[in-house]
Amino acid sequence: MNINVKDELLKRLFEADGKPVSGQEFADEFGLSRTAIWKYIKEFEEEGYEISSIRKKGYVLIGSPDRVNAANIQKYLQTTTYGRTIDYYESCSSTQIVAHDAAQAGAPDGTLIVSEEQTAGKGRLSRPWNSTAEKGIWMSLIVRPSLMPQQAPQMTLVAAVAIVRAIENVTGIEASIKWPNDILLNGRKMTGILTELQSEPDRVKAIILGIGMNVNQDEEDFPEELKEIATSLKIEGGQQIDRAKLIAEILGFIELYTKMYEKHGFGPIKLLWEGYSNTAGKRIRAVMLNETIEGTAIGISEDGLLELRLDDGTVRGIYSADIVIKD
Ligand code: BTX
Repeated sequence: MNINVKDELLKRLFEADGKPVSGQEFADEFGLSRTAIWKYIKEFEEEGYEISSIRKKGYVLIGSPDRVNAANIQKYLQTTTYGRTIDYYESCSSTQIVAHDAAQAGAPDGTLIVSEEQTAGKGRLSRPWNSTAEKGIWMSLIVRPSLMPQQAPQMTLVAAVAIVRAIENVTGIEASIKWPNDILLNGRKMTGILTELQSEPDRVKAIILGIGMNVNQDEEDFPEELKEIATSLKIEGGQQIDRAKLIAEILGFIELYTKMYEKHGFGPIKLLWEGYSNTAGKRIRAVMLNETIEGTAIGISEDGLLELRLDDGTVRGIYSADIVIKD
């Protein structure tokens, strides 16, 4: 109960958009004392919000900290469902793990788990994902689209297209997609996507879209082993980015494209994806769990597989692999 009132107060301060929010009226509405409200205001200030108190009028929000909390994201949000429920952490092991538990417990469609830092962020095959505090976007979105389980892997491509569009809108930077789950800038990895499924035999229960995006890191923020292969929006664009705004934009495009996918199938997403992909037409090596093959990438199929023409002329569809682009 307490935590909800505090969130509600912050929401009202944001919505007032520079006008005072009466502490007395808010206290009356929620059956609290004015001192309780004052305590919340002090807590907000400790969290980095700038609030001024105007006698007889109330509290005015002047500045908010660089945090990806619900209030900061929702002030930019234009979705109907995605991101309307947000579970925010200063630090957690992995938003993916938290999201799986939340989805099992019945979290509604579009619930977002987001954290300033992850202590055990993970990629595919449980590889570690570096998640520096307050510099990146580390989040997992729980979606419950009406799709068959076999349509779920394509959600990685849906998310990839949405992310590239959002980055372009917020920063003007044009990123490219490397099949299946990387977003690159100047050949270096800027974002990784991890799509996981909770399913019944003939129905998707939930898809957990894990997104890890390097946003405001400088080069020295990356550990030695990532310096050559990773980059951030700030390194490439030279500017600090408002992560909350970028998250809101990403959620908007994921909602739009997920609806498109549910309604019209994969065709329209495939077209968008091909426009942003750096994989098609390239000579590549595909490293899979039990084999490695080389060939020329033709494109993606209607069901999201990467199609590769091998040197003997045969065409292979690949579900999942690590791709090395050779030219
Ligand atoms: P992936 O398996 O394709 O990539 C993992 C590889 O990427 C690592 O082995 C390492 O070489 C490299 N790497 C690790 N951290 C970074 C980084 N910050 N930037 C660039 N390269 C890196 C990609 O898996 C999917 C990653 C999803 C991460 C999100 S974060 C929110 C959610 N929670 C969680 O635990 N995972 C997802």
